[in-house]
Order: sequence, then structure tokens, then C-alpha cells
Amino acid sequence: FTFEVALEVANKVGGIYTVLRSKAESTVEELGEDYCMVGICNERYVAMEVEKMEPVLPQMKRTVDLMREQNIKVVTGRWLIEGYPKVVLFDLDSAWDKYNSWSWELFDKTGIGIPDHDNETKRCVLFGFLTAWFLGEFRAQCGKKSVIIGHFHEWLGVGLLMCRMREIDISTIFTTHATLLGRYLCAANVDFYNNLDKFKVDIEAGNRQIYHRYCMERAATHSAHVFTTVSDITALEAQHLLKRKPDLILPNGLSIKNTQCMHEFQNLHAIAKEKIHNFVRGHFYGHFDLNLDKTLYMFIAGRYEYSNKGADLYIEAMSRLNHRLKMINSEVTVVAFLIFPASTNNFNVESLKGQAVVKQLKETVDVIKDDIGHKLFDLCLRGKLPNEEQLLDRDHVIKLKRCMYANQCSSLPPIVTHNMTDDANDPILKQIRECNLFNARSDRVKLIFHPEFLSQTSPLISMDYDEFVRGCHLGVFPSYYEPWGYTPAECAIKGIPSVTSNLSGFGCFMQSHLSDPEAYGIYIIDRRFKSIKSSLEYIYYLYHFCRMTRRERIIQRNRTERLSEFLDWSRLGMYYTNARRLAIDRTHPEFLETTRSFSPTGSVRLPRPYSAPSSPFGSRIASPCPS
Ligand code: G6P
Ligand code: 1S3
Repeated sequence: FTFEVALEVANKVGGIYTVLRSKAESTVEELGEDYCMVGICNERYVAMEVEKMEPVLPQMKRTVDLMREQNIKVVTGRWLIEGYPKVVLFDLDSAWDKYNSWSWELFDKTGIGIPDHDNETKRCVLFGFLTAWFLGEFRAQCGKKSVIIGHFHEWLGVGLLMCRMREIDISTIFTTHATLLGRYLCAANVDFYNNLDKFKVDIEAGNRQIYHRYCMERAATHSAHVFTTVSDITALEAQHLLKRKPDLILPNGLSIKNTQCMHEFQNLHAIAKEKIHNFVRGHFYGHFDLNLDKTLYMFIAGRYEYSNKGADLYIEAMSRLNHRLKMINSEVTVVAFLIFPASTNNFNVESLKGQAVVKQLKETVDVIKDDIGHKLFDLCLRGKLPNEEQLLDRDHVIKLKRCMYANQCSSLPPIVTHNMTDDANDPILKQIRECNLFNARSDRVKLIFHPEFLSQTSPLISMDYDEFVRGCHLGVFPSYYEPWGYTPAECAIKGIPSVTSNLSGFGCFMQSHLSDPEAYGIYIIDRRFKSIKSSLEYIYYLYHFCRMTRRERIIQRNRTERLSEFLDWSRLGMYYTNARRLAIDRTHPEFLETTRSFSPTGSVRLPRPYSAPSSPFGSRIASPCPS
């Protein structure tokens, strides 16, 4: 039996949710009814995403009943996603009366005490003890004939720790998706990667008042039979900060089945781009000086961690790109989006007004167009070729003028689409002010900060994130702290090229598996061995991207899309299989002979793509000359 344990089972918080959700189908295909996910019961998602049903497996039924007898609320059923996996979810609120005795047991067995004010960690303790209780009971119900694997994903790993402390016969795997201390240190802007071996970890954790959390994470790391993480770069971090080198790397995949549309993806790009055009027409009302046929859409998106996600490098690069494009009088305009959820007081009036005014103009033109069409038809039927005045009457002209006057706007098009709660201190807005990028007519790079995740129901950009990505030309993610980073992978499977960094797990993975990542539309910035100033040379990629022809972009999208299969769980799932096998090997090697056949992961390296070069990168010159 395999139990995959995480706070994010049917509970959307961040990246781990994407891992579990997208991987479920391939894991169920492999393990069938022997696979079950364990998480917490968040009513908001459970009501919509979980089909409640009683367990069929007698051992599971008895285990759950025993817990329920002690007033623990346990939801069992199936998660309504691809693969339809079994889930067991605990309602943490039903277990508070046990908190004191459990936190005492934790302290007694591990020496780790939980401060009274830290509610988040207290909830982790509840979840950990409930999981250990469940697995211990299930083990007892199963007898000695089966092997049970507990695969724990990050948050502090209390369940794993308690399984080991109580000596429950479970083969344990611990996967960290980031280290707690690493995240704190990077957010504090320290020179992280050059000092990895020098941090005094206990002192650093203590200074940040996370020592108890750090101890739990480190204890789980060392107690696991198999310790894994998502990328080489996080493996290095774990080795220094958690003091254990991961046994295996488990790269994150995606489920491409639902996203892949074979040859259709180029058409979908054109359709989605048209929707972005519509938004842009409204946003730049009164200042519409862009040739949409020569406009490129670039974007950065993610959780709002200003420097960790590389928003600082993005804005600076856009400012430099603007300068270069102006210098060569380029006809190309870049509209650079920033999509990070921040605290706002709703949309700003200017943004809404722009959309309304342009919509009105479009509707008026459509009515006049129909009118003219009918007149033209009637006149031609009567054998008369109409002149201009016969078609466009006074009434039409007045209506058009009214719309055009409403379309005048003295202020520059807004940078931010919403009213920010703290406009003056917002780091993105502060940097944009410093760079003097205000969407002036002369600017060739225009910035739009959308401080909210995208949604199809928005009155501004009425698209969901996936569709928006399809309509863009380039994703730009120059992250500084990114254990994996799904954003460039999500671009790749849609055929959209992207810029990433060698400090992101995805970037490292691509570097080691593609002999020429750029040829596949994956541009990797060196942020590990270069200063911020030198990293900014990546502006080179952006500049050349602006000089590619449409044909070159189309060819490049075809190549990028070929990476899809490479990123699918049907391929990457075998790294998880490998981890399970290693856990059994270390605990119950006698079971291995009887387990199903196993395919080794091996190391695949994709050669250069064989089609014609998509861009001038192949014959790159040292410093780009104006076209
Ligand atoms: C896709 C469509 C083409 C369209 C092109 C635009 O390939 O199939 O019909 O011309 O996208 O590409 P662009 O890079 O200019 O958005
Ligand atoms: C983490 O989520 P995050 O955005 O906090 O886990 C993700 C899944 O492994 C990973 O993609 C991301 O880089 C990590 O940072």
C-alpha cells in the first residue's frame, strides 16, 4: 500500500497541490487500489472536489471507524480529478482536545517544543499525529504480509517523525519542495548560493523565530528511510541547510493529456492572442499607438515574492529593452505583463473606463457596418453603385464622433489595473517609478501590472491563466529562489517559449536534459555564478526575440511544444516508482522479488531539434547590432 501524505490533498495552497493533482492519474494507473492520498479536510474544496464514500477495503474501514469512535471526523472518498484517487481527509478541528497530550509526546520523544502562539505549527502537529495514528492502526489491521509506504510531502513532516518515533512498520519517504530556512534567507536578500556552506543554521533559524519548525523539518529529513527533493539546486540547499544529501531527485511533471491539442495549439495561440488584443485596445484607449500586428506579449507570473520570483530583474530588463528598441526606432512594441496577486481595493476606474469606451466604439461600428451593408445591398440590387455620402449618413458620423471624443484621454495608460492598498510602498511600483517606465507614447515597452490572478469572469482580461499563456509570445521567469517552478513548464507544454534561470529546478533540469535548450525555446539565465548586473545580459534574449520574424516564432513554438512528452508524468512518474522501490529495499528487501516490474529512470538527453533554425541565436554575434 502507498499512502501519499500532504496538506495540499484536495486543498489548493501552492505548487504541491499541482504536483499531487497532476500526478494522480499516472500513480493510480501504476498502483491501482493500493494507492491512497491522506490530507486535511478543507470544506471549501472538499464540498466541490471530493465524492464522499465509505472505504471498501476492510482494513481501511476498521481503521477509520476506530478513529471515528474517538470523535475524530474523517472524510473518506475519491478526489474528483483525473485518476479518481482514494482520499482520507482529517478534520483538524475535531482533534484539538488531544493537542496537549500529543505536543507533550512530541516534546518527550524528540525534545521539540511548540510555542503557544504558533497556530500554524500546532495544526501541523495535529495533522502529523492523526496521520501517524491512522497509519499505525492500518498497519495493525494489515498484519505482516503487506508492505506499507508513507510518502510525506513537506510541511514539517510530523507524521513521518511520529511513525518512526512510535516504531510503526512503515517504509517512509520524505520529499521537500523547498527548505523552510532557505525560503526565509532568500526573502531577506542574502547572497544565498555563495554562502550555502557558511550559514550557521541553528542561529539563523533562531534569529528568525522558526527554530522549532526548523528542528521538525530537519528531524523528519533524517528520520526518513528515503529523502528526496524536486531538483538538483534544492538538493544542494538541503544538503547544507538540513544536513542530509537527498537520496533521489523527483522532478515535477504535468499531465499533458488535457493540455495537448496536437497541431491545434498554433491556432489556439492566434485565438487567445486576439483576446489579449481586445484587452490591450481598451487599456491603451486614447493612446492607441501600437501596431498590434507587430506587438509581442511577454509576461511574468506567480506568487508575489518580489525578488525570489525575479520581478526585479524582469522590470530592469524591460527598461533596458525599451531603451534598445527606441534606439533602433523599432516598429515592435512589447507589452510586458506582471501577474502577481497583491492586496488591492478592486479595479481602478481608468482601466474599467477604457474597456467600456472601446466596447462602445466597437458596438457602434458594428451597427453602422450592418446599416451600410444593407444599404449597399439594396442599391446594388437596383443597379446603382453608391457613393460615400449615400452610405455614411450624418447620423453615423455623429455617433462615430461621439465615441471618438469619449476615446480621448489626457493621462497616460495605467500601469496597474487595480487600486493597490499600499501603492507608495509596493516594490514593483516603486521600481517601475525608478525606471521611469510610464507607458508613454514613445516607449516601445509598455508595462501592465495585474495584481490579481486571472479569471475568465474578470471585466478586464476575461481569460483564465492557461488561455492567457497560450496567447502570449514569451514567458519570462528569472527566479532567484525556485525549487522547481511550474510556470515555464506550463508555457512549454503549450508551445510558448520562456526564459528561466539556473537557480530554478526546471532550468537545471532542462540544462541537464537538453543538449541545446535555446533551440527548444528555453532560455536559461545564469543567476548562480553571475551578479545581478551580469545576469541582466539576458536582455540579449529578449532583444533577439523582438527581432524574430513571425515565421521564426511559429517554428520555434513547434519545437517548444515537442518538450511536452518529456515533461509528462507518464515519463517522470518513474522517478517516484524508483523512490518507493528504494524505500522498500531499505526496509523490506524480501518484498522486492514479488513486486511488479520496475523501469529504471536512466538519464535521457534530447539532441538539438532537426528542423530549420528558428532564430538567429545559432549564429549569435557578441553584441547585437541594430537591424
Ligand atoms: C499561429 C497561427 C497563425 C498566426 C501565428 C501568429 O501560428 O496558426 O495563423 O499567424 O500564430 O504568430 P505570432 O507569433 O505573430 O503571434
Ligand atoms: C514549491 O511551491 P512554491 O511556489 O512555494 O513547490 C513547488 C512544487 O514542487 C515548486 O514548483 C516551487 O518551486 C516551490 O516553491
